[in-house]
Amino acid sequence: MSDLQQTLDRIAGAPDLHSLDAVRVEALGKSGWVTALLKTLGGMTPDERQQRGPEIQGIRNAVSDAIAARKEQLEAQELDRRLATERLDLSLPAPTRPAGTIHPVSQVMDELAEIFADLGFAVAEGPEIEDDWHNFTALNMPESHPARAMHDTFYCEPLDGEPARVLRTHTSPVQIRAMMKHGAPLRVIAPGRVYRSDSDATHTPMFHQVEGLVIDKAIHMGHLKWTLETFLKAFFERDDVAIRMRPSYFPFTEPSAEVDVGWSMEKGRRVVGGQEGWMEVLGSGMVHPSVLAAAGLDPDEWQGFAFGTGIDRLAMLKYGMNDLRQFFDGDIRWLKHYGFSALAVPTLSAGVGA
Ligand code: 2NM
Repeated sequence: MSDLQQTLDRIAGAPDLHSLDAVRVEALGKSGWVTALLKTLGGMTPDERQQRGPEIQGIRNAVSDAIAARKEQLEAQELDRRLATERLDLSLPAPTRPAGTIHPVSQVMDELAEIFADLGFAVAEGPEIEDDWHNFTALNMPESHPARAMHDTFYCEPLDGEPARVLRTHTSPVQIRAMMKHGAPLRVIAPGRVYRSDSDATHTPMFHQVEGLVIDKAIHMGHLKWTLETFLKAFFERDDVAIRMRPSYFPFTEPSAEVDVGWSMEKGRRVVGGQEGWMEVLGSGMVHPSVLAAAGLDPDEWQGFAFGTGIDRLAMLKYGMNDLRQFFDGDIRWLKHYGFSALAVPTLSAGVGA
C-alpha cells in the first residue's frame, strides 16, 4: 500500500481529533513524510520538477483535504454527542450574587413622594447649580439682604461676562421655577440635594431637603397645619403624632412658623409620638406676596403655604441613626445595617388616611 493510501486510511479511521492531529503531524509536520517529499522539489532540475511537481502537490492537497473533511465530521459527531447527553437542570438554584441596598436617603425620598402623592402633590425638580435670582432674589432676598449671609453659599467660578452661579442653598428655587412654569393652582414637593459651606457633627456641606408648596385661592394656615400633621403621621407611621407651631421668621413667608413634633422615650430611645417633649422638625409659612409676584402670580388672586425640612434629619429620626456624616461616607457596613432591600417595593405600611 502506498504511503498516501495508508495515510488517507488512517485519517478516515481517526477516532477523535487528537489522533487525527497525530496523523497530520506525521504527514504534514516539520519532519512529516509529505513535507520531506515537498523538500525534494528544491533539489530537482526544472524538467524533473515540472514532471514530479504536480504529483507531489497533489499528494499534499489530498492529505490536507482529507484531514479537513475528517475534522468536520468529528466535530459534528462531538456536537451530536453533547446535544444528546448534556442537560440543563432548570430547577437548580441560581448562584447567589451580592445585592445592593437602597440608601436611607433614597428610601425616605420615596416615602415622601408616596405620602404627598396621596395628597395630590407632584414632585418638582430643578438645577443644583442655580442663578442668584432663583436662589435668592425671587425669594424676597434682594442683594443686600442679611439672610443671604446666613446661607454660607458656595459660589461657582463665573463664566466670562456672566454673573456667578451658586450651588443652591435650598430647594425653594425649584418652587419658583414650578410656579413660573405651571402657574396656579399648584401642589408640588421639591426634594433634592442642597449645599452650604458648613461641616461638623450635625452639618455636612451637601445635605437633602424637601420643600412643599400649595398655591390656590383662599389657602390658609389651617390647611398648612392639617397637611403637616397628616404628613408626619403617615411618615412616622403613628397616630399619636402631635405638632406645635411657633411664630418665626423666613424672608419668603409671612407669617412664618416653626413646627415642633412631640416625642417620648421608648426602650431608652427618643421617638416621635407622644408629648414628653418637643423638637423642631420643619419651617413653614404663608408664601410672601413678593415671592408670588416674582414668580408671575397675582398676590391679590392667589395665596398659598410652603414648608421645608431636612430629609437626612427625617431619616435619622425615623430609623434611629445618630451620625449625619455616616450618610455620605459610603461605608458598605453602615449601608448593610441601615440600607433597605431593593426588592421590597412597598415602603410604607399604610398610606395617608389608612
Ligand atoms: C422653608 C420654610 C418656609 C419655602 C418657601 C418656598 C417658596 F418658594 F414657595 F417661596 N418654598 N419653600 C419655605 C418656607 C421653606 O424651609 C425651612
